[in-house]
Parts: sequence; structure tokens; C-alpha cells
Amino acid sequence: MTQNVADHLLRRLSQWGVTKIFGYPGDGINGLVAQMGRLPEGPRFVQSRHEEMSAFEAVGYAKFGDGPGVCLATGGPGAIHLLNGLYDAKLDRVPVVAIVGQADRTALGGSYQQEVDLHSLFKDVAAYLATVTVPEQLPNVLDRAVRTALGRSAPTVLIIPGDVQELDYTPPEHAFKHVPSSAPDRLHEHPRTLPPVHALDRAAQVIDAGERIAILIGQGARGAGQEVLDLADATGAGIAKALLGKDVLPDDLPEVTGSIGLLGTRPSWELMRDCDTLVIVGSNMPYTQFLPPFGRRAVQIDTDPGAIGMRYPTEVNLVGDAKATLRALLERLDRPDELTGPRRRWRTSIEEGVARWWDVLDAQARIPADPVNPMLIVHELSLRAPDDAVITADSGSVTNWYARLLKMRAEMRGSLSGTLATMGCAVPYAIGAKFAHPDRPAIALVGDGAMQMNGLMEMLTARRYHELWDDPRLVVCVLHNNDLNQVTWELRAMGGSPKTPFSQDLPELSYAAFAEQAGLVGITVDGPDGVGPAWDRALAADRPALIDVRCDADMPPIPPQVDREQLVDTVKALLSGDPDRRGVAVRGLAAKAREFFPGSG
Ligand SMILES: Cc1ncc(C[n+]2csc(CCOP(=O)(O)OP(=O)(O)O)c2C)c(N)n1
Ligand SMILES: [Mg+2]
Repeated sequence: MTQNVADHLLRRLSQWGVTKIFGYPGDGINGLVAQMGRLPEGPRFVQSRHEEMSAFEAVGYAKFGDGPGVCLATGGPGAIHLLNGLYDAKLDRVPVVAIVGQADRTALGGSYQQEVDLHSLFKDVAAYLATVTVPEQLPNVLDRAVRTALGRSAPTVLIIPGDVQELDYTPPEHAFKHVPSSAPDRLHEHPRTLPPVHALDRAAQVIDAGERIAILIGQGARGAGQEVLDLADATGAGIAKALLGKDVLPDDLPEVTGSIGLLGTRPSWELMRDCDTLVIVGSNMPYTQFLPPFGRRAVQIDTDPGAIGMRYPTEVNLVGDAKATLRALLERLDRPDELTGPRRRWRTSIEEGVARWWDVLDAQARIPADPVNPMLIVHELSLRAPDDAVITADSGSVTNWYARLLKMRAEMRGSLSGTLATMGCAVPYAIGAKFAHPDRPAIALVGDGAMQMNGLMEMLTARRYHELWDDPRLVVCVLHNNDLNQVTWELRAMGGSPKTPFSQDLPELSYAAFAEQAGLVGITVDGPDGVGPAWDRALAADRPALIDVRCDADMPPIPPQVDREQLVDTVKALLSGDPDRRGVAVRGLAAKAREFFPGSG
């Protein structure tokens, strides 16, 4: 029986281990979709409400699972819709393969309906981009698209004109101008690169000379958690985490200071301010002002030679895999049996600071608010999140509460749009997570703006597929403040401007009623006492659930070290007729006070 191009493509993707394709149909991909119908043993189609969601679902799938995430869209509008999700993959370094339709070859270049110059559209975002014009080309470009996505942790795009999908498949020949390919494997995926010995020796000297060592980890340290802990134990270091590295090590370890940066913790801020030596492992966090003042000694470990030494003037740059490089480094360090002297004192001060900080957060979460303090939502979740939970957070004020208050435990996973910081990713990420781990509960923390932008419609996707999941729990928690609150605070703090209601206010909606109407569990919370029971109920539900929490928009996301000028600007905004000034200053000050006097709340 002859095989067509679509059939070959789907079977090859199966050999690559692809079992799900997140997509939305259109006539540019009819050949592929039709073939999926004929090939029940091939990858399954997961239908979203919007191609951007398909791309986010592929990103979520790959972030939490064993990628690549694969998404599929028609040419023209479908392709354009994918773009934000693909940039999210590019910026957070996630392996995603996008397969996109195009006008038939007979019409290409003729301004045919839905014909868009897809090479121009995708050329910046895609680490590899190719159009299949004849069947013989397919194995090479398809395998390269997958290998490049996996090997470079990046999005790649394959464009297949509609008519090509339906051509009979003929393999490349051993001939001029034909390109072969080799069978799928995952060997290239995690190359264990090691820096040269002289660089490791120098790095070990720098670390050995340090008395107050700080470690910063990012997502590049994933899989090297034990080695990071060994380094911290050997040297008395504290460990701060960039946002995407939040789940690399749990938050219940005494030397882990938690998140860093504007959304970070005070112990992380102090760790960086007071250290004499910095070791960065797999982090590309751009906010230099949250790293130590220039002039401290520093070592960086990263797999990417193009992304090293550019966030801090580091003395030794180790290009290599985090785990292997840390092991090689540990072998070279002076490792006394126990910590003594300045290193002991440093470690003790870090541990005391961390313990105090958790008390501060506890008190901050209990500050009364109108009606619910948003910090309480994440605080209560930390007490209840199942050990195997996969937690996603959207971009908005909730990012602050996720970064600071969510207490990661050993097996938990978490992620967000760390670098693009796009709104509207948390619900589709959680759906992607459910397909990567159908046996684990997923929890999405989402602002009402992000919910109106993307999340609401994807609840229908969750409803549609939840019966396929062994554990049907997908809990979406909406921070209902009728405001684009994070930006409202940025306007106040950075721009010195009062809230501009015409741009910031959101239309009212009952998210819980929407969920119920969609056949899911909907829970409304309008007071602090309802928060804990709502989590309990949602986490015990037999289907996806939505918790709609009315929360206070006046709770400022105060950065760990409030810049004096930012504070002054905030106060100015409050005094200049801000319609929400009621309560803001009081609660802001109360929150700040509790950082210094945790016992007072
Ligand atoms: C696609 C996109 N558009 C705009 C922004 C800018 N932005 C960042 S956070 C935010 C407000 C989010 O509001 P909401 O989801 O209601 O969360 P809240 O901050 O109110 O908790 C906006 C507009 C963005 N990050 N992404
Ligand atoms: Mg909001």
C-alpha cells in the first residue's frame, strides 16, 4: 500500500515518542488531520480553542514532561496565532516543534487566500525552519526539526504546503541532491559537556578562597539539585533561585533563600548583598541589580557559551553541564569535615534569615484585606498542595505570590512564562502538564485579566479531555480583583502615576458560574475563611475545578528592598487622586512593617 507524506510524518513523530499534537484545524493542514483520523495508533490530536493555546500547551507539555511539545496549525491566521507561544518557548528555552500548513504549491507566491510569508513570520523565532516541497525531503527536515528542538531546547518550525501532505511518500535516494536521515534517538539530548581542567581548577580556587558564598540556580541546574546542595554544604553557602529554577530545589531546606529579584525574598536579597563570592548555576536572570555589587569574585556554570558571563562580571566561566561540572568542581574543593569560623557564621546567619522570613510571610498572608488577601490564597495552597502537584502561574500580581509564598516540596513541579512573561499561559500550561503527567494534579494560579484573555475558553478544553486523565484534578484559581493589578502597581511605583481606570479596570464576571456552566466545579470565595476549604474541595473534585476568589487589589507587591524613590513615587500617586487609594497606604505599610517585626502581626 502506498504511504502518503502525512502518514510518514505521523509515524516518524511516533518513533520520536510523540503521542500528542496540540492543534487547531484549518484547510492548510487537512491532509495531516485526515491522516490522524486514519491512523489510530499515531499521535492524538488535542484540540484547543485558539492556536496560541495549542502552542502554550506544547510548551507546558515540554516544560513538565519529556518533550518535545508538538503543535499544529493551519497557514495564515493559524500560524500567526502560534507565534506568542513559540516565542515563549524560545525565551524560556523549551523544545517545541510547530508543524504549519501553507497554500498549495500551485498557488504559492500568488497572494492566494491565507497565504502569508511564513518564512518571514517564523524566521526570528525558529531555531530551525524549513518548508517541505517534495516528499524525499521530509525525513531529513522533520528529523532535524525534532533534533534541533531537543538538542538546543528551542522551537523549530516545519511548513508543509497542503498538497504536499497528500503526495505519495517516496524516500530520499542515494543520489545527487538528495539528503538522507538517521533513525530517531535521544542521545544528543543531554550531552555531558565538561569545562577544561584548568578552568575547573581556577574556579575551585575562587570558591576555596570565599568565606561568604552565595549560589544562584536557574532552570539550567535541573537534575543537579544534589550537587548544588553538596556545594552548599561543603562551603556554607546559601542558595537563591531564579524564577524558572524555583522547583529545582525545595523551599523547605534551611539554606534555600527562595526566589530572587523584584519578586524575590529578603533572604535572597541579603545573600547577594553580603556575600563575597557568587556561583551562578544555569541561570540567566537579567536583573543585575539583584546580584552582588560588582567586584565580588564570581564563577558561572552554563551549557551555553553564548549566555555566560553576561549578567555579572564573572572571573571564571565554566561552559558545561551543571551536574557533571559541579561534580568535577566538588572533587577539587578543599572540603573540611565540618564548617567552622566565618563560613559557619555565614551559614547560620542565612538559616536564621530564612526561618525569620517564613514567619514574615506567614504574618503577611494573614493581614486582613478587603475581602481576601491574595497572599493568603498561595499560603493556604502551600499547606495543601499534593506532593506530586504541578503548579503553573500566570503573569500578573500572582507571579509575586507564586515566587514568594509558594513553598515547593521535593517532588512538586512549577513553572511560568519566565522570560517573555506573557499573560494567559497558566491554564494552557496546566493542560499541557496534564497530558505530560495524567496521573498528577495540576494547579493554575491566574489573574482575572489573564483569565479573560485566554484562560476562560481553555476551561472547555479541560472539560473535554479530563476523562482521559488518570487523575482528573486540574484546579484553576482566579485572583478576582477586577484590575490589571500588576501593571496598576507598576504605573504607581515606576511611573508615579495614579491608577488609570480606563486602561486598568476589568469587566465583572463570575468565573465560578462560568465553570459551572461549562460542566466543571465552580467555587466562589468572598472571605478569608473560605480560602482553605475551597482548596480542599477543589483538590477533592472528580473533575477540573475553578476557585473564584474575590481579592483585594490594594495589596502591594513590595519588592524585597523597596527602593526609596519607588516608595516616594507610590506615595505621590496616592496623594494625586488615585481612585483606589483607600487602604493602599495602610496595607502597604502593614506589609512592610511585618517584614521587620514578624511578631507584630
Ligand atoms: C500578553 C500580555 N499583555 C500584556 C502584558 C502586561 N501585563 C503584565 S501583568 C498584567 C496584568 C495582569 O492582570 P491580571 O491577570 O488581572 O492579574 P493581576 O495583576 O490583576 O493579579 C499586564 C497587563 C503581558 N505581560 N502580557
Ligand atoms: Mg486582576
